[in-house]
Amino acid sequence: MIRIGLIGKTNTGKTTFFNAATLKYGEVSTYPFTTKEPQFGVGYVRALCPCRELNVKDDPQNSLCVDGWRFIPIELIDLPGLIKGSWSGKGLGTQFLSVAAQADALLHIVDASGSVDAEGRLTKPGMGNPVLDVYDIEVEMLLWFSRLVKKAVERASKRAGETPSDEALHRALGGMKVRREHIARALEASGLEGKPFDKWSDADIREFSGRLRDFSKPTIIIANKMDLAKAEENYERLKEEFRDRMVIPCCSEAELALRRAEQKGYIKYIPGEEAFKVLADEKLTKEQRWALNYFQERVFSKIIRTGVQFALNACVFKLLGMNVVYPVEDASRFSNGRGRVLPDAFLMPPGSTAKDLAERIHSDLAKGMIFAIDAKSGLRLPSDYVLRDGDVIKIVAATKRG
Ligand SMILES: Nc1nc2c(ncn2[C@@H]2O[C@H](COP(=O)(O)OP(=O)(O)OP(=O)(O)O)[C@@H](O)[C@H]2O)c(=O)[nH]1
Ligand SMILES: [Mg+2]
Repeated sequence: MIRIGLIGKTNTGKTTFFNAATLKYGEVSTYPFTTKEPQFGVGYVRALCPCRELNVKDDPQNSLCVDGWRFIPIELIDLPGLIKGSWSGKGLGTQFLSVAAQADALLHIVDASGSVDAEGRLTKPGMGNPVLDVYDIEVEMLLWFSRLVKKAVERASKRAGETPSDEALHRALGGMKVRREHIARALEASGLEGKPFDKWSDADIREFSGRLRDFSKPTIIIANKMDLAKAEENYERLKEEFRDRMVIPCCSEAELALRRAEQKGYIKYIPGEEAFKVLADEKLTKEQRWALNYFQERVFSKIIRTGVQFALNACVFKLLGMNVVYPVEDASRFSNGRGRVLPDAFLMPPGSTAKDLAERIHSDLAKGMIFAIDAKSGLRLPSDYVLRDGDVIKIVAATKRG
């Protein structure tokens, strides 16, 4: 399953975001460093389900279908707040970072209202500086990567004169979910291809580490607490400063409140929607009514949506470029062997082929694979057909005998 880690300073709303996305009950408070241990939970990305286009009633198994929207599970990791010195182990920093290392991508949650002071306490909006907050955390990430790369390079350079094959680095950085292609790209981007390890300067290590950090842990900046004063101003500053990054405005608190209200049946709200509808006005307390009005005025009217679902989708589909593919066994009924229609939705990395899909379903299926069928058109596809978003695919394999 795809993993997304939530990083950032303390009190920026990481756990609120996590709770909203997973409907868990992680502790949220106004005190700094509330989250003490990483927490894992399941959230969802949302994609248009082919059930409407194919005019079938689906029966999902690994995912959910709500009003024609398919919700596909991903794993989220809520991390304790990072601080200056986390990279060197301060405040259990390296332990938390090694959990972040298990992620495929990161959401860097920032308090866009700037209401967290240098010690991590909540103060008046505008007192903190979200742009500097982003840099502080980036520095921690970079120092941490540099430290691990330095160790890896030192280990490799003991075998004197060894050129930096991506394999040697890959072995040394194995625990960080760094893929070989990330290493190859980082070597190329930093102009270090072929330079022997024992000739790498500190500047080389820094340059390579920065590239590797960006390629292996792509990151979106989440401008959270957009409902508060000063947030819009700071959101503009964040966009201006980090022009080559995605910056997404968000109000985690609104998403959390709306999902809980939806669970209780007070409102109709599908995560990611640009509106919600009150169903049981008479059941609402005065405070709840006030809160819904507040979110309408301070969130939906200002930033269109709460941004939580939007951020998860942007991360999986835009940043990681995943495609949703629906494997079926019966290409005319769009079902599995037991008649479940469009049972599974798989997130496949960009460039994956029909053969990769077969491998994902079962290695035996991939071994015996002859071709695939595009269930929507009935067209026969070669094993190396590159999957496209929304494909419904049947894998045809030789049946095993004996
Ligand atoms: N106004 C507003 N407050 C928010 C929002 N998101 C979180 N908060 C508040 O910010 C405070 C901190 O939230 P948490 O979710 O505990 O923050 P955290 O980043 O997990 O903090 P640590 O676990 O200490 O690192 C709480 O008082 C939340 O209610 C938001 O979108 N808007
Ligand atoms: Mg927390």
